[in-house]
Amino acid sequence: MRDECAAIRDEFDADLQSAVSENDLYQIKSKYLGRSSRLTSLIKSLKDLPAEERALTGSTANALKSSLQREIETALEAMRLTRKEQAIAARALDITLPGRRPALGTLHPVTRVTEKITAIFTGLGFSVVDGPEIELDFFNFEALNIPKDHPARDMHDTFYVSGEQLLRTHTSPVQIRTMQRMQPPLRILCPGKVYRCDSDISHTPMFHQIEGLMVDTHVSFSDLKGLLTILIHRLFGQETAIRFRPSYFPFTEPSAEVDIQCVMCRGNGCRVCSGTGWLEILGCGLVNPVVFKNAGYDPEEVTGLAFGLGVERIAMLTYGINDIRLFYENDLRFLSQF
Ligand code: 2NL
Repeated sequence: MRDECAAIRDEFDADLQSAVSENDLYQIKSKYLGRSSRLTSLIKSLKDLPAEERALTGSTANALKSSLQREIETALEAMRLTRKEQAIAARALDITLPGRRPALGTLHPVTRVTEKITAIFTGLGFSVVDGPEIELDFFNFEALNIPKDHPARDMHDTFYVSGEQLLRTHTSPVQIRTMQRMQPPLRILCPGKVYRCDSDISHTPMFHQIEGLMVDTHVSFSDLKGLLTILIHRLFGQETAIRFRPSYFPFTEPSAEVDIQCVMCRGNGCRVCSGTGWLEILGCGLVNPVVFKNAGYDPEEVTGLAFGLGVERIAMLTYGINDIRLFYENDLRFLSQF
């Protein structure tokens, strides 16, 4: 019987040696400790042995049984630990991997140009002012000396919300409102969205405008020329030639349009300037006394200069963009270039 115990022990050791999985260990457990195992039968048959032999063989067999149980549990525990470690290792964070760079946004070209122009004028003592995009006929047309029969008032040129309410067609109403609530002297810049019932290759129903207004006791056309020359030279470079061409607006008198030497061909004539060498970039003038009266200022006391420009147009010339619709398509291949 003691030889039988030694034989079980040897075989068990060999089996345990070759176990590679938890499943192997469960099979070994069943083979050596299960109900039909050799050791279990041996323990059962102890009662048939003579008393003196039974005691000795019994303690050997029981010691073997608890030893096998302990060894299997220890082996199982080791196997479970290994499995856990492997799982942890598989999920481990590799801190040497390069990080994922977040896609950074850029400023829209219309925003960039607006900020550039705003910075130039705030540096010259102007304040930025804004106002409603849904306006009253009075502020958008009447106060600005735009007559009732003017084509700009037509349904085909202006978006009407109701009889008296409309989407502003320029930012001039912001300046009328500012004159109503503030006393001169005044130096203000009014950037913002404006709306016109127009849509084709070079017009969108919404676009951006910046208007400027300066009112004081002796504002002259020279002040206007000086300010706009500074603006143009900072935007397009000191060497850019400028010309003031007589024009007409109901809200200014005299009025002028400002041309710059073509930024594409430097004045030689190209498709962008239609062969003239010049590009029209803004409109301006001295504030019409009628407008001062409508806004509550005394035209005998003050004079003023005003100008207006389209931001998209300046952005197109600055960055060489040939289609205004690119600004509103939100195509990242376009936007990420700025
Ligand atoms: C253009 C022309 C201009 C003004 C806007 C203005 C505003 C007031 C009084 C007088 Cl409150 N004038 N604004 C003056 C001249 C021209 O814009 O072609 N804009 C794109």
